Amino acid sequence: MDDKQLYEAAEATLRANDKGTWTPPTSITLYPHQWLWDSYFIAVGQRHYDIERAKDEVRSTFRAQWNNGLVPHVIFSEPSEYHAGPDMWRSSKVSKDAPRKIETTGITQPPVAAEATVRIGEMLSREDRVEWYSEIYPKILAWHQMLYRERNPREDGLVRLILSWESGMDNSPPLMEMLHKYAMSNRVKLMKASGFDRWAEYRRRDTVDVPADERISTLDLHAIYDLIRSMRRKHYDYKKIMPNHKFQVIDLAFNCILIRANYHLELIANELGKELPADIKHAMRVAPHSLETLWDDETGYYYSRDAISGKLIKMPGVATFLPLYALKLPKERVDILMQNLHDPKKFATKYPVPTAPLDSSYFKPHCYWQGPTWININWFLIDGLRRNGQAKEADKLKNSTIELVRQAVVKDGFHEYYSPIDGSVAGAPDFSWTAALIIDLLKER
Ligand code: 2M8
Repeated sequence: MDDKQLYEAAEATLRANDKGTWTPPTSITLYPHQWLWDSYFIAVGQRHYDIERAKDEVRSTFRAQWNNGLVPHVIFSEPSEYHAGPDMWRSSKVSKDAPRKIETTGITQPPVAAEATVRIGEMLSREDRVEWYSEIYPKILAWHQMLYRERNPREDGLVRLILSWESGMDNSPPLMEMLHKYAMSNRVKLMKASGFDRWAEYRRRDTVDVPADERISTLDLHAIYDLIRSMRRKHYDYKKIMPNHKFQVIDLAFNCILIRANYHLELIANELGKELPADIKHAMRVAPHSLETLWDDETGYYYSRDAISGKLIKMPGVATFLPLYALKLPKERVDILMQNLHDPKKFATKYPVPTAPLDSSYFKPHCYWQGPTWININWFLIDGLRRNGQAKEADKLKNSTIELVRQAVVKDGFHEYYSPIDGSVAGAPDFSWTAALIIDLLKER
């Protein structure tokens, strides 16, 4: 399959999944609603063949923005068997901030909106761009301000996540370490002791679509359900949640994406002739220094921080490279990251970049965020490598990413994730962001 055919197949996948103004992550029932960061990646692809449609995709994420600025991680649509659906969250009933007529989750996901908005803006005339930015700017601003107001008690520019799902890298090793350390409720412990989890396994809806060993474990999933219920009981009011919440992480990936998003927000504000408010300016000033506190010289990795104990979670993952996306790093730091990227015992696989290094106790080539290669992460890294003077490495990664998807596409279409070792597919088929970002990478050629 040549580039043109690959592009056409990707566009056809996105168009087939399209619901008019928003796009679900996949064609199958595994994810039947609108997911937040998925939509931003999707818009980045759509802009190449239908710019108005791409704008709608971004707009549609804000149709359910909460009064406090939160942009929810899922907007529920028609009734479905999705395992953590509106009955679990009950947003419109329990939260004073949630919209009344549309059901959503009560958490967010990585803020990729500013990136998608600017990528669309790049393709518009100056006049249209100003109109586009004027429409979206206040919504993104309210979201970022909410993150700093409610999730950054130390005012150091790094925000806390309150559920692993907020990171988007749901079962990545550091998040699972946190879950196991603090959030295994008595109910979950009892499930384990009595063997009831094996029965609960049969009732799982997601593992009908995708093999259980490619997904999160049943006990971990139930620990997440219990965290959701506890937040629901507190009406998703962060002041009530934060003092005793059993999951609080300074997530490396999320914060790198937020740091980058603020630069995009600044660019949008400049184009509109506006000044960023003081809280965002403060966060932009302090966050790069705070990010440095997530670096561990001894092991040569950036890590997430356990915000309950204050300690780094020394469980390496692909997020170690995301500071390249966030910032321009000092050369010595880039060199250490490149050594890790090139190390055949860690990240240098045939189809990089694995989400966990090969020498991690968690590594499994087909298990979700514990090893597989994901196209959205590579897409961030390609951009980050360029920003940090690694143009050749960026091209190399872009080419291997396109080849990874191409070698599987004829038989298997665009998949959710891939084995970094042999390129075999895993997770859901017809995966929207894989198709969208391949379009974007091909257009870059
Ligand atoms: C996965 O997450 C959802 C929960 O949000 C799930 O497993 O049910 C993650 O890969 C997440 O990053 C993604 O946005 C979502 C939909 O593609 O699926």
